[in-house]
Amino acid sequence: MEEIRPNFLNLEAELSDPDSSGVLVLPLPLDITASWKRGTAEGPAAIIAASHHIEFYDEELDAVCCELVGGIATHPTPELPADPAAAAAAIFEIAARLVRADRLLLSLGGEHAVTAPLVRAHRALWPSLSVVQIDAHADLRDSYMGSPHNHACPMRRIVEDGVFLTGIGIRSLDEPERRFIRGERSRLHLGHQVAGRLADLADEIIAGVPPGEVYLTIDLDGFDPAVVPAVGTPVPGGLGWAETLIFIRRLCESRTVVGADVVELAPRDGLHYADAAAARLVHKIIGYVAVARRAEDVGFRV
Ligand SMILES: [Mn+2]
Repeated sequence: MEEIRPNFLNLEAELSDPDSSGVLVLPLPLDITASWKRGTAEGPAAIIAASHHIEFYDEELDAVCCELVGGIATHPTPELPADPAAAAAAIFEIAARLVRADRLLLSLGGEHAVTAPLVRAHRALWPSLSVVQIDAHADLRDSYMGSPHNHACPMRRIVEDGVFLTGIGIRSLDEPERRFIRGERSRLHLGHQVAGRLADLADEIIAGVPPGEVYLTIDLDGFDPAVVPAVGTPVPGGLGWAETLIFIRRLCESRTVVGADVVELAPRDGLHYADAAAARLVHKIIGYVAVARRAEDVGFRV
């Protein structure tokens, strides 16, 4: 496989070998259905660039995460078709080749439409996985702007496939979305219910997540815009940084997180703080999964 330099964290070849690394970062610069500000095509590259300024040592975990997981490889950035349906099919095909039980596939958006095909690819290996979504928007529309593959729709596709969805921080949805989800087993924890209280509510929310494997999707607009100020569709009243990390760590300790994505960064000149937050979030997810899996003694190939 062709080597990408610089990769996530700008790791040397030994710690970024796609054949032996316990984590594979997949850049998916999809940006075709944005409803407001575009720019998520630049998201993956901005996250990777910002990752070069992160310390390998994680002070919270007292660990060097890239060593814990046996390396973090970065997949070459694929060319994605401009048609939403073709793009979804292409992402499914790419991910289906890359999903493996002994490594974590961590995808970088790109718009949130990437998540439906990613979840489908993971379900081939873990048919009963559930999805935990951190997001400002429910993304439960049946179709939007003429396409069922719009970034307003991925969670609808996932729930229709029979997947249990736990949405957190949701504070923008329409009445049909609300009606739809009320008729399903899935749970939405709305922004006004959890923002500022997520650390205290973490165990209660996780108790409602089905036992077993979890795919974690993080739309960066789930955070308060003060935390990640460069997203396509910002909504005030979002989640704080510390409480969200506490939640993700507990989730990784209580369930087996087998796949994840971080999406919807739309980098802006002068707001590189947002890129830094997104890169650090990716690094934190890797660290939490690594520590939790090592504790359970399942998982990475190291
Ligand atoms: Mn979203």
